[in-house]
Amino acid sequence: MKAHSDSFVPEFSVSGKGAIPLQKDFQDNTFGVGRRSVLEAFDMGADTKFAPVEQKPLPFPIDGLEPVISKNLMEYHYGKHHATYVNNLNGLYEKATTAIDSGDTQGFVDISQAIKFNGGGHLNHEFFWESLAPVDKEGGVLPDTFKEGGLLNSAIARNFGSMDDFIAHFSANTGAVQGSGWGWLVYNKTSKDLEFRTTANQDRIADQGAHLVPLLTIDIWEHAYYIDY
Ligand code: MN3
Repeated sequence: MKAHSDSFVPEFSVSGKGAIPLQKDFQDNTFGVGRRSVLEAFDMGADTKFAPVEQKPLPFPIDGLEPVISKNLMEYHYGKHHATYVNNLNGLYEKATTAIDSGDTQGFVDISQAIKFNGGGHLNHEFFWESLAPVDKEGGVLPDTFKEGGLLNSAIARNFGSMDDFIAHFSANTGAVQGSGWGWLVYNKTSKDLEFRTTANQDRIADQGAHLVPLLTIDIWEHAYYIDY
């Protein structure tokens, strides 16, 4: 089963030469897979099988982030940590299927926290890999939309003061997260503003409201940097 790709059309659209599209409503689309699967399972009754979750290939070579992030670290982070969330999630799908097929409500509810944790871990990492770019693909260089005159640049100036203020705010407040978690730049569909947010553990930004669209994230789990830094 694949994530459906209904595009989210932001209230402000990014177009024109050199502009990048805003992220689609990634979390809603992706989470729709799990949500729909459960409903389908109820509809179809016993013997329903979930399609296993598959870990997508990285959008760049495993050594593509060197020298900032080493191949060695990526082999652990993508190859071990992210893969473990995916494997755990597939194990939980099996348990969920068994519980649903046998009408075991308690068994189904018992695994919900583990589904939230491993499912969030998988979805957050998929989004995180898309937030990164190799040095030879302009990693570390501001895309045009973040530059003076660009749409995101104006939005950031409005909500954070300036690009420098935003970078300082993002760095300081992401670094200040205690324990494990994530720092996010989000678009608030209700206020039409950009916001900085953090989530703890493997919580998703969608946990804070469906009106929040993630644009950029930084993984601040120790496993994201402990080998290199
Ligand atoms: Mn991680």
